[in-house]
Amino acid sequence: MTNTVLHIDMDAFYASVEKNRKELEGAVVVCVYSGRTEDSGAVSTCSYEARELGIHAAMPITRAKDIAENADEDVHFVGMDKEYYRSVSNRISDEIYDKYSESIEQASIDEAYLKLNEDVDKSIEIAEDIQKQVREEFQLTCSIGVTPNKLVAKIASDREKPEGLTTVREDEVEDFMYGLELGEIHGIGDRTVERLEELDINSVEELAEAENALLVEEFGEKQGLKLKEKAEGKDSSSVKPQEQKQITRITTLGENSSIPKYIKKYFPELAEEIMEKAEEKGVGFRKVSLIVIDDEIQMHTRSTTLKSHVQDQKEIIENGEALLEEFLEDFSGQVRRIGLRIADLKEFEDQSNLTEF
Ligand code: TTP
Ligand code: CA
Repeated sequence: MTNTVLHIDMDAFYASVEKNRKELEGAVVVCVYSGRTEDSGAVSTCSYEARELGIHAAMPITRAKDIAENADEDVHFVGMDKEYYRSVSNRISDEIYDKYSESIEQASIDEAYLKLNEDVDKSIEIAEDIQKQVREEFQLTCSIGVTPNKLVAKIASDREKPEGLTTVREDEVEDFMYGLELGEIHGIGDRTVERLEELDINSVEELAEAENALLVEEFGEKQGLKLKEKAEGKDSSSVKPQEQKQITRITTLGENSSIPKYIKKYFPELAEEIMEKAEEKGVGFRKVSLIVIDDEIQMHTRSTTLKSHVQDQKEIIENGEALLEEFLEDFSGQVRRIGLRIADLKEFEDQSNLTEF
């Protein structure tokens, strides 16, 4: 197998992001307040500490507060800020996933599929690398499934949490699937489980070995055969990458600094990596941005828009340098991480081809 699919699922995502943002210790509960009364609304998600107390997603806030009142530890309640979580999610994808895969499908705010053109062992290394970077650069954890397809990857990433890594090799798919409850397979809900049980199909193995005719009669041709394929761990659906809006590369300085000459030394390599990706994708750019993450982990961005689209490494470096100098003029902190980004991407054609018309 020289092709694998990773499914990456962030652990207690909203709660973990809030924990970092507000520097909270212990249990965190993220709430969607309906606004009717002060505490009306429901829990969106909560940290693992809060889950241990019995709090869970979709629980009424009042109920969660009752539990918190009787707990020995502090429980922090915060309002949901989806826009912020989305920005963190986009950054993780841009700054980390993008380095490893040309095909990234953001399946939800905290889940992504990555297609890798690698064998399983190399894919495991990449998955470990991703976990390490997510931890070090975002102080977040994620769980990953490394498998031959999306269906199995999604289930695998959920097997071990937090920060689990579950690998299912091609020849292990059957055993893996047979070890599941029917309802654990994505797309087989309670109602389907009931209908299967009525047919005396009580396990994944029994579903995989069921007569086609029986399933087709009950569920129709399309769904019936699909159910069987799911039980076999088969899935031919492809990872569908979203249109890429920007390409970003960020690196950590050897030491914190505010000296332009020192920081600029990192630009050629960042620009080269960005260009490689841009060429691979066949895109030019019209916007160059500088990204600074300071010693307090605050992010600052400065951008320049060019007159027209180009595909030129020098433009990235020179604009980056100008933006850096401008930025440092009124910045009194220290730079910890530095990044460059190109955006406003457009399919790029070599101008010489156009003169033929
Ligand atoms: P999940 O991945 O289901 O949950 P999670 O990331 O909080 O925890 P886990 O470690 O188990 O993966 O959902 C992702 C985000 O979606 C979650 O952080 C908050 C949001 N969400 C809701 O708003 N309401 C819900 O009922 C659920 C389940 C999730
Ligand atoms: Ca999650």
